[in-house]
Amino acid sequence: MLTLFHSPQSRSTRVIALLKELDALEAVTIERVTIPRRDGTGSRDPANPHPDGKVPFLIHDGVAIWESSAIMLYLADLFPDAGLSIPPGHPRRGAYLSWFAWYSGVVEPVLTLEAVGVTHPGIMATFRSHLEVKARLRAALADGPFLFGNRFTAADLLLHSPYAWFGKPGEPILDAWVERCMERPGARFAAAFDAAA
Ligand SMILES: N[C@@H](CCC(=O)N[C@@H](CS)C(=O)NCC(=O)O)C(=O)O
Repeated sequence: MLTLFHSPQSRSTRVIALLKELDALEAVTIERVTIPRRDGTGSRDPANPHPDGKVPFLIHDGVAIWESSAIMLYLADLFPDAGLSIPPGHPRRGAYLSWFAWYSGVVEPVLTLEAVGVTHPGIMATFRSHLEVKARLRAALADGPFLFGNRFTAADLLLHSPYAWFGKPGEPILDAWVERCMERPGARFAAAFDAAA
């Protein structure tokens, strides 16, 4: 049994988008929970078993899976028919995994720290900046409309998501990619799903 703990218009919205793309919505129970919001509304939900009260949080047959990157990798592998995962054994599997690890280990810290105005030489030395993030994405998108050429994968769904929330990167190639991802059936469905909530 699969249960996703979700809060509308949050990082778990991209998991709803993924489930739609995977045609897996019916295989997952979606539990809507509250979270504290930046505007002071909302609060931690006792019904959310995430140890920090966060979303997304996935439970599969009693096993907890946390962090968007792990959850999205896991689900895309679990429902391979949609072709959104690059599977083990594929020559590009390593590159595919790298995007997810890089998102969690670099992109989220860099964009979050810059958004709240925190700069420090140590941060720059460790993570670099949004300029390097954009350069990496730009280089990947030189070969096609998505990170893996013509193939839309769960990596596009995860990596474009901060720009869908906080605004496009402001470069034609990147902006067009974000737009392309936002126009996908998954993103459209997730936006409507959350709006209905
Ligand atoms: N790195 C985590 C971040 C999760 C996260 O911070 N989610 C926010 C929603 S956008 C949350 O649950 N906030 C509630 C809280 O911090 O208590 C992931 O991507 O899964």
